[in-house]
Amino acid sequence: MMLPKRLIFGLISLHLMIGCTGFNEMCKASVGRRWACPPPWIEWGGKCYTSIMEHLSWSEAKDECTKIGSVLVAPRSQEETDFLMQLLPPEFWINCNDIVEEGTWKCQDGTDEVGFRNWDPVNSEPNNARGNENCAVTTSAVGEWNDMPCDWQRAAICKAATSLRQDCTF
Ligand SMILES: [Ca+2]
Ligand SMILES: [Ca+2]
Repeated sequence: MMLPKRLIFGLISLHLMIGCTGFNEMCKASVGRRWACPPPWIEWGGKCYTSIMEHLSWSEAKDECTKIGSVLVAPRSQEETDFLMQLLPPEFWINCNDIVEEGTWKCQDGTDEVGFRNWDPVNSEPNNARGNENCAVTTSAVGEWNDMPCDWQRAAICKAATSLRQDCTF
């Protein structure tokens, strides 16, 4: 049986329309859950994460995260660290520093103070080598930390709220 071309186009359009409507309904139903992070962000623990592969100084890395609506990551647990190491092993900046007072480390997840510490014990970190190490970087496959000069250049991971997600276009 030969169907008129116009009818075939009509049927295809109708099919696409139904398909799209179905997708949007699914999308609306999953707001804040399944698709909470737009690509290339990856969701973990209700937050969105992305890597900055370009090697930057610690403050540049912080600024880059801010520019894209996020913060430089400061891991709160070994579980979060394990996740981060899958994204970007083994060395990346974290938001911990002792810039204000030598030896008093401040770690911040956005505006929250973070109590978790994960210094590399084997190399006695933080060791403030040459009196000039005030920013923290992950240093091993298990994500232990080392203090390094803040102007050295490393990769970074940014962390954002899942509310970054605003519509159903991804
Ligand atoms: Ca220091
Ligand atoms: Ca060090």
